[in-house]
Amino acid sequence: MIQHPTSNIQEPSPHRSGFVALIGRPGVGKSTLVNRLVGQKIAITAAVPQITRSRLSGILTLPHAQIVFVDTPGLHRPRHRLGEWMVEQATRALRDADAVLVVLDATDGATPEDRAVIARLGGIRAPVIAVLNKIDRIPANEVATVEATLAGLHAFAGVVPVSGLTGANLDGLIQMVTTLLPEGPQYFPPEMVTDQPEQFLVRELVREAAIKMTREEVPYSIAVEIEEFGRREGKDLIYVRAILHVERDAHKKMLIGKEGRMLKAIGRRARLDVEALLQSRVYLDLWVKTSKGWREREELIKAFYPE
Ligand SMILES: Nc1nc2c(ncn2[C@@H]2O[C@H](COP(=O)(O)OP(=O)(O)OP(=O)(O)O)[C@@H](O)[C@H]2O)c(=O)[nH]1
Ligand SMILES: [Mg+2]
Repeated sequence: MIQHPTSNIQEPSPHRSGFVALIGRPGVGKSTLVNRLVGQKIAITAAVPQITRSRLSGILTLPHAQIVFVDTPGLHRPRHRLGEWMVEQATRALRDADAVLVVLDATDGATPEDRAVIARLGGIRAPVIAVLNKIDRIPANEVATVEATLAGLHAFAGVVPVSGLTGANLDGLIQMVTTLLPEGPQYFPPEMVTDQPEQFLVRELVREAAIKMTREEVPYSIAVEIEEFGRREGKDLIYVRAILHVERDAHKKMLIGKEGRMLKAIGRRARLDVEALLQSRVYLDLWVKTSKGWREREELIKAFYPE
């Protein structure tokens, strides 16, 4: 029997896993990043800020690591109960994380709101990476300037410039995150990309379509509830009846539109996304209802966003 000298034996690298919270002010591109990192659309995104309302996970399984990215609502100064609830969601994800990504928009540099986010990292023991997003929008020398400013603001484990839109340097980010995670098992089966229930994703896709077709206050006024969700006997068809709740009658009128045209257009747009998600034909039956001031009402927030 041949004896190998111990110095030549290669230790297999340990399997690593953990929860990685993405936090940052609204609109910096957290949800876009999560979708791109896991290679599938899980989180809805929009050109207007404060769109993500609850925590949601995007799971990336690699040969030697499993990273559970946790998207969160943007940290902001809340103006209603829903806003407070959203900030609580982000704060909880931050507290439970094995590593944290603080996301910033490189085009804006480090704004006072970003600095307020960084100030919350004081008591966090998990390593924190500053992620400078949207670098596709500015020249490299400007990116370098913001990087230098950031490095002075906190003891970051690293500052990584990326683009969630083009995917630039996401490999580098994944590599850095992996080295920071503790040794641990595969928590989820490798084919799983999110632990959100299917119906949550459907609700969000309907909300995204409605957000993209409306303006001003209306996008923020919408919450989607599913009343019925079922396969029609003997047919390759899933029937979904959803209610779009809005805060005011005026919003309801806008969402329905003249002769129901707006709601029809929202339905057409959402149906394509929902069919792609469910891999089936879908009949989307949309209704609009005024739930007066629901963003201030605890019981309705809980009903629309059950935990
Ligand atoms: N040019 C460019 N745009 C980006 C990039 N990442 C995100 N965006 C855009 O920025 C806007 C906001 O993106 P989201 O991913 O919704 O931002 P968020 O941080 O999740 O926002 P909240 O959920 O509201 O906190 C969208 O219009 C995105 O398309 C990027 O890398 N480059
Ligand atoms: Mg988001």
